[in-house]
Amino acid sequence: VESSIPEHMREAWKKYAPKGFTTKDEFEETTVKHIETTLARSLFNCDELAAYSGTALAFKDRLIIDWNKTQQRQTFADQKRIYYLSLEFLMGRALDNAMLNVGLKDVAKEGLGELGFRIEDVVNQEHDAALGNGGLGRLAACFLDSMASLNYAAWGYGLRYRYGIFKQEIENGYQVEIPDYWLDFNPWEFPRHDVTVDVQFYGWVNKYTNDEGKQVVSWQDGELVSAVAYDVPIPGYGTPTVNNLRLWSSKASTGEFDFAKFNSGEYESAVADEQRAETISAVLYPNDNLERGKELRLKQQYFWCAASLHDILRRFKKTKRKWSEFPDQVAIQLNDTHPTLAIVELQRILTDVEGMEWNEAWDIVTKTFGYTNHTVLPEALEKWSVPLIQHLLPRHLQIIYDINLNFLQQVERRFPKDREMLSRVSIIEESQPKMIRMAYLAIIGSHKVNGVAELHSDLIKTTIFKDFVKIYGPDKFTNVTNGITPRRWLHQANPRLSELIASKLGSYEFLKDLTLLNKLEAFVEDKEFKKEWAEIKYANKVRMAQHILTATGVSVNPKALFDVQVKRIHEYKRQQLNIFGVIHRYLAIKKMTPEERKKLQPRVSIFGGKAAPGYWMAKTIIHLINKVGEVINNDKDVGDLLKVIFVPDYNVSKAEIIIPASDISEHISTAGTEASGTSNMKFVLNGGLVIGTLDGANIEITREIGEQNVFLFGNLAEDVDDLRHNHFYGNYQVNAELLKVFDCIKSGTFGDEGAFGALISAIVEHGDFYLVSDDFESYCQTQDLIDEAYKNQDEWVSKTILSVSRMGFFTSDRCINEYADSIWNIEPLSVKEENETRART
Ligand code: NBY
Repeated sequence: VESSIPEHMREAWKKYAPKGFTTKDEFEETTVKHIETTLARSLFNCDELAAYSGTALAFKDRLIIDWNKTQQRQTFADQKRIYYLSLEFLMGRALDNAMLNVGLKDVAKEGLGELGFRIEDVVNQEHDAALGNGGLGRLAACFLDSMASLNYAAWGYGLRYRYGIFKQEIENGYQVEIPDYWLDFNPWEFPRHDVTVDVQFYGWVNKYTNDEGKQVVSWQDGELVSAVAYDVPIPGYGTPTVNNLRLWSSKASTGEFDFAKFNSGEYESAVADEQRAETISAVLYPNDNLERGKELRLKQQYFWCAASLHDILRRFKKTKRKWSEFPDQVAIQLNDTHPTLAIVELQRILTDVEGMEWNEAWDIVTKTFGYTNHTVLPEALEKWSVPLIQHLLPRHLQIIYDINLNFLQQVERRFPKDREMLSRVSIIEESQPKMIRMAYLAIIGSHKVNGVAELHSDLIKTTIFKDFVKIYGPDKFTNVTNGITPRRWLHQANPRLSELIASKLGSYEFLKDLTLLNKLEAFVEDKEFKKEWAEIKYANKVRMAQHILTATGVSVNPKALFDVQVKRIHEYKRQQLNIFGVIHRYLAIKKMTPEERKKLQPRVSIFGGKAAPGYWMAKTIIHLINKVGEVINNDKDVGDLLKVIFVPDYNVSKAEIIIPASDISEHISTAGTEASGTSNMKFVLNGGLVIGTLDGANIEITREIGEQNVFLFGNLAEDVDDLRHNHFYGNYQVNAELLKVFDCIKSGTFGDEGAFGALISAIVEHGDFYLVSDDFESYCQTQDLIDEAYKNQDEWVSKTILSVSRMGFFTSDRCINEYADSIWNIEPLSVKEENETRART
C-alpha cells in the first residue's frame, strides 16, 4: 500500500495509531470525552440524547479504525469487488447494530450503566436512517450486513437524501405527510470533501474527425453538478470487516464557470444555481411500485450512476490492469431498473472517453452488470420519454439507440422476418411520445437477470420477459430467493428469543449459520422450553401493547391474538381484504349471544404502513381502517373481543417492536403480484405464524416449514387471468357476505358516508382487479381456522418452534452467497487471509 510518509517516520504512526476501546473503562473514557469535548456537554446537562450521541461517537471511532484496515486489506488483496447500486438503503438505526457486530454490547451496557443510563433508552434516541420506501430498500440494507459479515469486498452506492421517506401522522383518520429531515446529527457518516465527481447534464453532442483522422464524439457545454461522497461504515457481524456505503450528495460545481458568475456580479443567480444543484439529492421519491417519469427523478438516477461509475473506474485504473480485466475486478448489481443508466454510462466512457471499439466495450459492459427485477406490475416498470432523455442526456440517447440497433439486428438474424417480435422487444416503445423501456435495456446490458422468489422468477420468464428468454435462452434468467439478516431481525429485535435459542444450541453460532436452527426441533415437546418460548412472546406483546397505548391511546389486551399486517399500503397487497374481513367479524360479533361471545377468540387487528402521497386509493384504505377502529374500539358490545389499531409511521425501528409481538401476520397479496415479500420471513423467524396466499416467498416458506404450519387461502396465480376475464365477461357475482360488509360501510356505520365508495365500486363495478371478492370467503374461513388453532396454545407453540427451526434458508447470508456464486463470480476475502495481509502491512 502506497504511503507518502517516509519509512523511518512510520514508527510514530504505528505507536500512536488508535486501537479503539475494548474494555468498559476505555468505553466510558471515550464516551465521556466525546460528550465533554465533541458535544461540549457535561455531567450537569447530559440527557439521554447526549448519552446516545457520545456513545455513537465512541462506536464510530471503533468502526473507522476497522474500516480503514478493511479498505487497506481489500486494496492489497487486489481481488474482485462487488458494487451494489441501489437508490434506496433502508438502514434504520445503527448504534445497536454496531455494538452487536463489533461484539461490545455488553461492555457498552455496563459502561452506560455506570454513567447513569439504561442502554435501551440510549439506543431509542437514534433517528432512523430511512432512505427507502419498503422491501426493496430494506433488502439492500440486509445485503450490506450480509456482505460485510461474510467478508466480501463490497460497496454500496446510493444517494444521500436530505429527506428520507416522510413521517406519517394520522389526523382524523387521514394520513398526513411530514418531512423527515434526519441529518441534524448523524455520527455515522463521513463527508469526503476530497472525493467529488463533476456530473454533466444537458449540452450537445459534437461528432468530428480529429487531426489523426479518427472519429471523435464529445458531449459538451453541459451544466455541471458536483457529487460529494459521504461514507457510512458497514460493520460485519463477528468479523473485522467493515465495508463502505458511499452516498452521493449534490452541490453546485466549483468549476470555473460558476466562479465566473460569482465574480461578475451575478451573485444571486449563482446562489440560485447552487440551490438548484442541491435539489438533486434533496428528497427520496416516496412511491413504491409506481413510476411517474419526473425529470428530477431522472436527474437523480444519472447523477448517482455517473458519480458511482466514475469512482469505480478511478479505483480500477489504480490497479493498472488492462480494460479486458475489468469484469474480473468489478461486478455491478443493479437493484431494479433505477440504475440502468449505469450501463449506458459505462459504454459511453469506454467508447467516447477511452477510445475503445463498440463491441469490445459492450463485451466488458455486459460481463460487468447483473440486474435484479422486483416486480411484474406494469405500472411499476420504468419508462422514460425519449424527448426527456434527449434533452437531459443527449449522448446517452444516441448510445441507447445504438444498443437497440445492435440488439434488434441480432434478433433479426435469429428470428428472421418476425416483425412483431422486433417491435415487442425493442428498447424503444413506439408510443407518443416514444418511451425507453428501462427493464429491456437492463436485460440487454447484463449477463444475468434474477427474480427474488421462485414463483416470481418463473413469472418474469413466462410473462413480461418471455421474448428475451427465447432470444437469450433460459440460462440468462435465474432466481435468487430473498433473505433477511438474522442479526437485526432476530437477535436485535428479539434479544430474549435469541438468548433462549442460544442457551439450547450452546452458542450464538446460528447468527452466522442460520441452518443451525434446525437443532431446535429436538425441543418441540420440551415443556420447560415451550413455557419460556411462550413467555417471551407474551412479553413482546406486552411491550407492543405499551407502544400502542402511547401511540394511539387505545389499550389492548396482550392475551388476545395479535393479527398484524404492516407493509406499504397498496391495492395489490390487499389491506382492503383484511379490513373488510375485520368488519365481517364485527358484524358477526354484534349478532352473537353472550354465550357465543364468550367462546370467541379475542383479537387485535394491527395495521401499519405508508401510502404514497399521490396514491388516493391507498390513502382511502388508511382512512377506512382508522374509522373502523374508532367505532369498533368504542363499542361496548365488543370490548376486548376485537380491537383495530393503525400504528402510525411504520418504519424499521417500529418493525423491530411489532414483528416479535405478532401471533399471525398477513401476507395476502393477489397471487402473482408480490414478487417475494420479506417481512413474511421476519415474522416466522420471530415465532409468529402466517396467513397468506400462494404468492412470492410464501410458497417457499410453506415448503420449508411445512403446510401444516401455514394458513394458506385463495386463488392461485395461474387462475388470475381467467378470473379477471370472467369478472368482465362472465356471469360474475360479488360474494354475498362481502356485500353485507359494503352495506354496513355505505349505511354510515363508520361515518364519512361516501368517503369509501371508491373502495367498494372498484370491486362491485370496476372488475375487482385484485380479486378481493373471489378470495373473501376462503380468507374468512381461514381466519376462523386460526381462531380454533390458537385456542390450543400447546400445539400452537409447537408449530411456532418447528417453524423457527426450519427458517435457516431465509437468511440473507445464503442469498448473498448465491449471488456471489451464480452472478458475481466472487469469493470472500477470508479472515485468515486478512490477518496475514495485516501482518504484511
Ligand atoms: O421488493 C419490493 C417487492 O414489492 C417485494 O415483493 C420484494 O420482497 C422486495 C424485495 O425484493 N419492491 C419494492 O419495495 N419496490 C419499491 O420500493 C419501489 C420503489 C420505487 C420504485 C419502484 C419500486 N420506483 O419506480 O420509483
